[in-house]
Amino acid sequence: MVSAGEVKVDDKGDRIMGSSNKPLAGQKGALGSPGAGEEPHADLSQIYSKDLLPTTGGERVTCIFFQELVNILIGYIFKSNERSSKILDFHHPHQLKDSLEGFSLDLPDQPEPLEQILVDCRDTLKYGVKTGHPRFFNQLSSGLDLIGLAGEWLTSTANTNMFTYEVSPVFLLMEEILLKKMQSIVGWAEEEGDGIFCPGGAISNLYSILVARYDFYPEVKTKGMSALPRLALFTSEHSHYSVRKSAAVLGMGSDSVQVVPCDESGKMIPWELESSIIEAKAKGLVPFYVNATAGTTVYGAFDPLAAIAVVCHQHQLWLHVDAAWGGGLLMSRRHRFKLQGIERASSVTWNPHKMMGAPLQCSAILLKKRGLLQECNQLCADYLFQSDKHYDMSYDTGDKTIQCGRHVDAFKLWLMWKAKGSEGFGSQVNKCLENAEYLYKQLQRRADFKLVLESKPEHSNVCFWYIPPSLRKLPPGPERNRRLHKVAPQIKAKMMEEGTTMIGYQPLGSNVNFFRCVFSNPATQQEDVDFLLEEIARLGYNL
Ligand code: ABU
Repeated sequence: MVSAGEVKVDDKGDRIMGSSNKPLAGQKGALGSPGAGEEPHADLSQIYSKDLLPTTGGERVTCIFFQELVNILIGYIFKSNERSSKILDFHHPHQLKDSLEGFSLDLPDQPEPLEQILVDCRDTLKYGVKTGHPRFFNQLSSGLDLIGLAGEWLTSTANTNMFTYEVSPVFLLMEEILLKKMQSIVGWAEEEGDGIFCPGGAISNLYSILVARYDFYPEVKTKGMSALPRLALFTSEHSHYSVRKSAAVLGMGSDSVQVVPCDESGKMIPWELESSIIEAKAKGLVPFYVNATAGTTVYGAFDPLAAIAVVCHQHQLWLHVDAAWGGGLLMSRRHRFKLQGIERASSVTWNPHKMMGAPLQCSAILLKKRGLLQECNQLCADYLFQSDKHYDMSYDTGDKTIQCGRHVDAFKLWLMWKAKGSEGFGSQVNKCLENAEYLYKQLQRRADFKLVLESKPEHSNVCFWYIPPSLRKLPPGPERNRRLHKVAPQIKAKMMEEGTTMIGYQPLGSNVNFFRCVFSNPATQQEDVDFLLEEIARLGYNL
């Protein structure tokens, strides 16, 4: 517990405005007190959540509390954009659980004052990871779009549920507009297209399999898998693990997923797909679904969608395109050709929370055939989806989903689209791919790094090894690989301890641990790319 007056968040750089105690301009009248010229009392050490609205007269405390909170958030945003500030202040789980520097995660029986609640908010951000920092390269989703953030805040303020038009009239119409826009960008005709925003790309992929299976075997909805033959799904060895997970969740079993080989750059080989389909049929399996990836997670590879669509057409299979990561490139005139053929897909996963920078989470499953999603999932619960409502009930889209309650993920994207226009998203994507090309060129000319793929990146993924001096003279072979495998994790551990930058690593196939740098934050500049390489070289030099 902190004492009165300790919530001076500016002493840690988290305040950026003048007095914490001033109400927002123009609000004195509304608050009723204090009187003209007086400043409100802002000692929150004896004030509790029960003093906020809806308590009668709670306007003033509510205003002060939120001003303080906004100051903390703005301070955090400023810091996230300062290159010299740390990305993280790393602590092990046991340290954080051990009431580090007075930051207690334990839940009290008695209420704590608002002063403490604000300190908790500040500390939560302090010990977290600044994913909006220009030197955060760890994840496919990064950056902090401020319009998106405003949208997320408004969404939580509205605190409504996306299942019916009666409780989400505006948000549901915005979702419809967004889905139509995205479908037209994919290249589907005006009379085609359906979809829903759902919780992440893995769930979007799950929807694609669920709906594809229903399209072929509608009886599955009532009779289950026992009414169906042994099905087979196809996806590449570099695709996302959610395809196998979905097959397991949907009762087909992960073994029903046939893994199709890729070329050296991580693209599915269409003739290998065809061979796998023929082989599966020969074993008595019934192929029905192919997942092609537009932007694989590690290499950023684009499967040859047009050629895969031909194979799917010949064998009458559902083609899904997992463009969770690569879908953003559709916004760029310069790069959208990489997804040529996507218009032939029966379904598409597209995550605006990745390349388009929408705050987490924001993922869409798009379906070409209208009505299928509703037929597949609809159960008509009478207490929500009454059939005798006085408005157009096609906007009660909740019964299209496998959830009941659904978060509003559409508004922040709608607001961002208003603020940037389609062109703005295109420029953002172009900039991220320019950064990737810059990194690629730097790596090509440096002797202390080695690219995993020699070819120019198609997406913003750039994969590479750092080779410390101790390994540079070792001949290629198992001993060098054994030692090289340990380099990236050791550098990453030091990097997290120092908190200066963050990048991911993984092994893949026969390649031992290597770094994967991804760009999705438009705040990142070439100087940050230079910094990353110098930092890796500094941390890894003596390994
Ligand atoms: N498929 C979720 C994204 C994982 C990543 O950021 O690498």
